Amino acid sequence: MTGFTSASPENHPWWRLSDSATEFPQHNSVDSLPLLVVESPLCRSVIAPQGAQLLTHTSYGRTTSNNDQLLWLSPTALFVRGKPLRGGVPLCLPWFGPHNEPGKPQHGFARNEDWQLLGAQADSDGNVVLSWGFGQYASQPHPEFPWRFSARLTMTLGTRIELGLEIQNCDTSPMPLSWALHSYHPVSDLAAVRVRGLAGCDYLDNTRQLERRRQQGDVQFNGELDRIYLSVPDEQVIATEPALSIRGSNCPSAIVWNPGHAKAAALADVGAEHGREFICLERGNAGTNALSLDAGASHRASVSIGVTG
Ligand code: TA6
Repeated sequence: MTGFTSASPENHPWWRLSDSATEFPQHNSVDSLPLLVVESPLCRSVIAPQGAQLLTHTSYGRTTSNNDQLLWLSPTALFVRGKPLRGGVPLCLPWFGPHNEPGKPQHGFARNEDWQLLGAQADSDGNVVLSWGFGQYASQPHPEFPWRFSARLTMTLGTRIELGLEIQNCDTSPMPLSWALHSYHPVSDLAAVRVRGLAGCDYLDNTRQLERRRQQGDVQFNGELDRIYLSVPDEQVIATEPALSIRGSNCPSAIVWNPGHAKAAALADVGAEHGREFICLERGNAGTNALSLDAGASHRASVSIGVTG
């Protein structure tokens, strides 16, 4: 099956193969993409091999309340082979945002192509650990990016989501690299949401031609907001119900995005009625935190997402 290794993952009581037509029939999509569904005592997650994209994650971790959705998948997301999927955790790689050469895809190409499932196992804490590889350009570069590189994404799925990313420059000259784990999170009331952990940080404002500004206090949402925060502390909290903590290691940028009413309405896979249901709080290396990766060198980073407390 496309996106999995020669064999599909070995059968296990906690994971199984499925497809988007079965799991998301209401989305009425063009293609039915293969999916992996994890159902363990700690969580339920759905992952697309296209982009190694975690789409949904329900945590059963809190005893005090119902199940917690850590991610937002747009109710109008479209499953189309080779096209970005709106929601969950798309991976922007090997560049974040628009490329300075016209015609190249926004946020790179790794989110639009199949990754290979390299391994699936349960660890001793009851987490499901999935390892995904993006190795097809390690020996022959992609037509849009003249450096040979490979990537591996490890997902540890339990009450929290732990994502570990390793990117290797397999080429002979320094490779420009920007990336983000572009995670979408549900919010109960956009007007009341605050993002903590960014006060005092400089940001590039993408609604003002990337003008550099400094954050005062918590981030609030009063219309379109699209910012690359630079050199941020390890942890941010999305103060909503339930509050989410996002901790990053070796990913100094935090990108915060909500399209606002007009842009949400213009996005076919969001729509005016769903634009207030989410914010993105992404961690990575973007803007002036972009990297140059030496020949043969690797960059490792991780992001952990969970309910606070
Ligand atoms: O991360 C914020 C951002 O770069 C915004 O500028 C906005 O365009 C968003 O990503 C979504 O991009 P996409 O290509 O997935 O529609």
